[in-house]
Amino acid sequence: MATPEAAERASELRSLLNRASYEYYVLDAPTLEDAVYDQLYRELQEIEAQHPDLVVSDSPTQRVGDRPSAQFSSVRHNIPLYSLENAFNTDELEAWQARWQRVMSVEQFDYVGELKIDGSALALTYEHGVLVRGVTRGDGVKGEDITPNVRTIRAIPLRLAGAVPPVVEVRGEAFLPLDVFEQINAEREANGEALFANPRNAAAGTLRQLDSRIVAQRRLDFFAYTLHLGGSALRDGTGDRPVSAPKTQWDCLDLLQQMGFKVNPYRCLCASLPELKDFADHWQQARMALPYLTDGLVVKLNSLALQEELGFTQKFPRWAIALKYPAEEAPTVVQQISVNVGRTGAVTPVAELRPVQLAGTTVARATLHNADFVAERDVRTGDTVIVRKAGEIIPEVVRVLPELRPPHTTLFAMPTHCPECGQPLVKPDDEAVTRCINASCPAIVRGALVHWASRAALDINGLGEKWVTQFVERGLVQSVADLYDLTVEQLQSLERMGQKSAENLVGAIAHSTQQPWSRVLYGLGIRHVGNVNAQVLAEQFTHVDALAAATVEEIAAVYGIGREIAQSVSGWFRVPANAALIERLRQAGVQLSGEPPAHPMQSTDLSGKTVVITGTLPSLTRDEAKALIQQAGGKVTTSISKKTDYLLVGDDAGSKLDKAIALGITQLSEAQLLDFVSNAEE
Ligand code: 1X8
Repeated sequence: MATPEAAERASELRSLLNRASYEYYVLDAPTLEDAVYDQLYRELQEIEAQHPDLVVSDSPTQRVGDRPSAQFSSVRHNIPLYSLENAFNTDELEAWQARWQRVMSVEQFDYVGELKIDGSALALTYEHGVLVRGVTRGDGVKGEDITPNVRTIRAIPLRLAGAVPPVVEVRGEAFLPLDVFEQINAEREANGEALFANPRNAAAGTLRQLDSRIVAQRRLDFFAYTLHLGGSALRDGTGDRPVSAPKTQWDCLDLLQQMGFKVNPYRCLCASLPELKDFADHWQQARMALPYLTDGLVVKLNSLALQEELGFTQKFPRWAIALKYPAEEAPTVVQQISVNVGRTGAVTPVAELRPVQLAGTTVARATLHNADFVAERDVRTGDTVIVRKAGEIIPEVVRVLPELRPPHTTLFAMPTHCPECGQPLVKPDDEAVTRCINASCPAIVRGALVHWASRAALDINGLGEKWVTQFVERGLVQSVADLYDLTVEQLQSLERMGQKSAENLVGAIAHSTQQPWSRVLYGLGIRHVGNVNAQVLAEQFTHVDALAAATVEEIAAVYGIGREIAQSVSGWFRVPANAALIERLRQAGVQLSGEPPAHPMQSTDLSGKTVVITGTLPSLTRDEAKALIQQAGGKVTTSISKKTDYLLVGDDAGSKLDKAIALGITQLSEAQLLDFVSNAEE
């Protein structure tokens, strides 16, 4: 038998360690150093080893996982754990509202909107505050008892805090954070094991692992979202004072939090569907920055009395519905694979698709990147493919569904000659990109002109793809210098160009000669010279002749300019056709020298904006990001307020992200920042 001292010390250690674990895993605010935790944990382990009668099920030592079970036993849910009916748009949400209102007419009600976590549902039973059972959803009526696995999830308390009822069932969603998911798949790949398709499958697969020691390593997480008291009144820790039961879903969430559960912080209490729609619209974008996947919103009637009155249909609760986000991935058919020649001559295969609705837009083309990408996935004309659109990114082909491939398809082959100019294409062995290297290729000329006229370059109003294509087709323009020789009469001969538009365009082209040298340098479209590098170079070489005469070493000596960039710049000026272009631009009166203005990139949207940085950025250091923001005219501050315009978000973003979301501040990824400040070459 254990001594009273040992029993007391064990109890003390248990509450200390459980508290530390709660602060770490639920509050995300650690208070105990790892080394201290480990030492206390070992002390408890030793006491328990000496006095096995002191081992209790809510001891933190009981989270590590047990020997494999032969199989899980099947358990019937007291209250069915149904899935939710889906709504895919606001009309369907309104139809749902109309339906429940036909069953029951009430004047006064409100809704709770919560994020729908893309994981695996669990029902947890606590008796006298201690976790006794964890069961999967299963078919909604019966699930599997996976208690040893559930115990390994640190965000699930083994003992409830505060007022506890004799029995309570807590429901919520177990999920794998995205970084853990990626880590697991990386390990599986290294071990030659099959990869999990997505975090949801990985979470479900992990929960059904017979060996809970493996589950313990997988770092599952959990958000609680409902509780059922089964009629039992709440009591405080001493068991004396009954606490009143919650009357609303909103209060349930608060109560769950008080009990020590992790509850998703993003929720709204709304009196009407339009309010809910605002919340949904916000999260459809904002969810991209969350460290876990969500696939919609869960909308519930807030009043538990109304919930009870409405009850269930055969399959679903009547008082809740899932508002699903539009699919980010969809199947469609590749009608043709065409190739596109960009302004750098890069030849990109493009899948021409049967148009499909994706994340609210119609997608008819998707990039296939390069020949290696097509070969790896073996994409062919006629194939059914899955296309994906993630955030702002161009749609891409995720994979082919080989079982739907029609007979007699042929392997895609990259053309050997440029589809635009007919000249042979070039592919260096060490590069994935195939290029056309004919400087007078119409595709390259068009691309160069569109780039020259773009906002961050010479900013020629009204000169876009449409006119550029006609100029090149008619042979009016072969290089950007030719733009400055165009006359109103020439332009008027073009289709749908009136006298006024012709005059305006000629005026805009003439006006562009006033743009500063840094923009001209960017407009030349030299590889690796995006508008940040152009800015830096124009500052150091305030005259084109100085830059043209500089050696690779001299250019590379400029802070922020690497050797590859320097070689590209130096090489460009050594091409006779480029030197001739500079001469013609000089004659046309284009600015080829001058000190750069203070805030050179007024055309980017960061001028005068305040940006806060949080988390680890994929490639930039904090200082680099700060420098870029400042070069683009923005200001970097350290704390979020209503005055903040943007939050630049990296990995492991902390409370700043929560605060930014709460204040509705626009989030920016590193990629978006780079888009803002530079259109650097591929
Ligand atoms: C499923 C989910 C619910 C919630 C969040 N994520 C889910 N996957 C929630 O209520 N916050 S409710 C639910 C269900 O009832 N099937």
